[in-house]
Amino acid sequence: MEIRNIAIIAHVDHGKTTLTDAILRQTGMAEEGVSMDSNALELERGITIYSKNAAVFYPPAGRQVKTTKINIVDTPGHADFGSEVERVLRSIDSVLLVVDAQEGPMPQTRFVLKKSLELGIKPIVVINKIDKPAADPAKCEEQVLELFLELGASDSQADFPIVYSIGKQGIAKKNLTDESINMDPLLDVILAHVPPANADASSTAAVRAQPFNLGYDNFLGRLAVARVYEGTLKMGDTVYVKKPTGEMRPGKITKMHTFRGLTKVDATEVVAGDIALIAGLSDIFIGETITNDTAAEPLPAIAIDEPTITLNFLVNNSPFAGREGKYVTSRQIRDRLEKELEINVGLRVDFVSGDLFKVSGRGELHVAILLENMRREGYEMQVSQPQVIVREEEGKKLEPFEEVIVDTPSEYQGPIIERLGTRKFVMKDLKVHENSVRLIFEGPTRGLLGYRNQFVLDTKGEGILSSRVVGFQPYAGEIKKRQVGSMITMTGGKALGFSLWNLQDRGVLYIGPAVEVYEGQVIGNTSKGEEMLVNPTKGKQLTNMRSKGTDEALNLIPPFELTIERGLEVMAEDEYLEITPTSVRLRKQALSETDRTRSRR
Ligand SMILES: Nc1nc2c(ncn2[C@@H]2O[C@H](COP(=O)(O)OP(=O)(O)OP(=O)(O)O)[C@@H](O)[C@H]2O)c(=O)[nH]1
Ligand SMILES: [Mg+2]
Repeated sequence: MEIRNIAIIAHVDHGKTTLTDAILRQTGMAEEGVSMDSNALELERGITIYSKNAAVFYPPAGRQVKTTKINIVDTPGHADFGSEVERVLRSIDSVLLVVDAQEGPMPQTRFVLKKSLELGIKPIVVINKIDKPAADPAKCEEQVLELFLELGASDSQADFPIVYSIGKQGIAKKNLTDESINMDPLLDVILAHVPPANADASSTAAVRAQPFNLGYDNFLGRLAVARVYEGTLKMGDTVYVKKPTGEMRPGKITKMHTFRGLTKVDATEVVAGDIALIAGLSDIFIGETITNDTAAEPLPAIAIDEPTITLNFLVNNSPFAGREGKYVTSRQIRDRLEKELEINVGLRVDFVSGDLFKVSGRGELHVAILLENMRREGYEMQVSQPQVIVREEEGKKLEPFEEVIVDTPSEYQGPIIERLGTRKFVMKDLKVHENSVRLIFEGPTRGLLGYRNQFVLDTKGEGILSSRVVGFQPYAGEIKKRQVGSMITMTGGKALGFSLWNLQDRGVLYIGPAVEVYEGQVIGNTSKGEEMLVNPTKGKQLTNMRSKGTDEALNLIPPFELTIERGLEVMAEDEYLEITPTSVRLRKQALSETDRTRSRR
């Protein structure tokens, strides 16, 4: 059977997963309501976190023509997971570049397209969401072509086929005016345009397969998601794993799966061109070559992006430690992090000492997802403030830089330009639409840390900010951020509505009434920027005057509840974020005022 391998790439939310789901339904591989986004966190957040494989067969058997297997890799659109997309691109033959017909190309569109073009891939452009009232497919098409040319597409790459779609309704069409009721037009373009994966691979040659992703199974251990480039990989085979440098070690394949729809099916052999899950090679890594011939050339390496931010994971030692978590010891946290390293390719962990682990990742979201997964599994820990990774090259200090694209109603552009300016961001472009503007900036990741909350406030929630790391550049110099100060609890106990009501004029509170707090916990931030010792447990003085109203009648502003991401953003350098299965609390590292004074000296 012929095989085609494609990846679906786009900016976040442009509709990759919805489109993949529609293809699965159309080809009878999934029921209504089944989605590629299957992980609990993905469902909750509505974003793809892990790239996933599926396979469909088209046209369906019985239609007088031969059936082709199409392996599809759905990729995450969020910039923090960009390096994952890059790896996937190395192992497929074409991409569906999905672009929202209203938004047009966005930062991640540019990034994934650039990588695809560099690899010589000839993309298929899918202009999606043409049902949106403000969709402008013609303009979108024009912008996409511009982007291709700007990124140096070859003539044949710039001559891309276009398909228009409404992923949500499972409809695709070759021309905007066509009547279409299903996804067939898109599938037909895939067959016509994507080169067969196994056209010139001989099945009798020596095996060469290369993992582009890792998986984990409690029984089988580490799994490689690999493409077989040449030969036929057989169950039980003794193989050799070669590093790109040629270094070699033997191994044995104990189990293999290929994909059918979303399910994995056991395979006794995997032919050239196909994508498979391979078990048995417990230390296999991305980019290595699996072969059965000691003389085979290793396949070219696959680069893994360097982490950009780092923070410490520590055993929770707050007064509430151990109350809510199931796994709290340093041993348990260490084991969990070691397990994470099996599959989380962009992550680095430095096991510095007994109860402190230095964790580095590709961005705040990358780390926040790990923390969120851990707390759901019952872990409890605290973390320090994320710092960008500054590195030294030829005596020069380098730090990660990001491109930022802001779409906002025009009236808010002033404060955005001003604030990003003080954070060392340079405006690269400004495009005016009817009532909105698109601003493009470039600047240090360091300047962006802690800015997103401010952005939401400055645009009254109407602005959209997206960013992605563009690489390491010379250190941008000192950045003076207007710090918010912390409201620090001076005594433990239960917070009372009365005292919170008094405090809420001074800043933003993270807790509501009846929440138990401890000394040194940070329960809010002060708008004036000063640190403030507060007593949220103080009740109203009893007097013999008849008081107006009771506690419940107090007009309390709903608290700004801390999530892991918000916490990482608002926390100060001398604080820890305490994360348990049920709570996220912010605290000073030194809990008593005496200790804080001492450490300040
Ligand atoms: N109006 C409209 N909305 C769509 C269409 N396709 C997808 N959506 C919506 O767009 C949102 C994002 O869709 P997803 O498929 O999750 O987007 P994605 O590109 O996979 O997102 P990430 O994986 O997080 O990058 C969802 O709310 C979809 O319902 C479409 O054709 N029209
Ligand atoms: Mg998705």
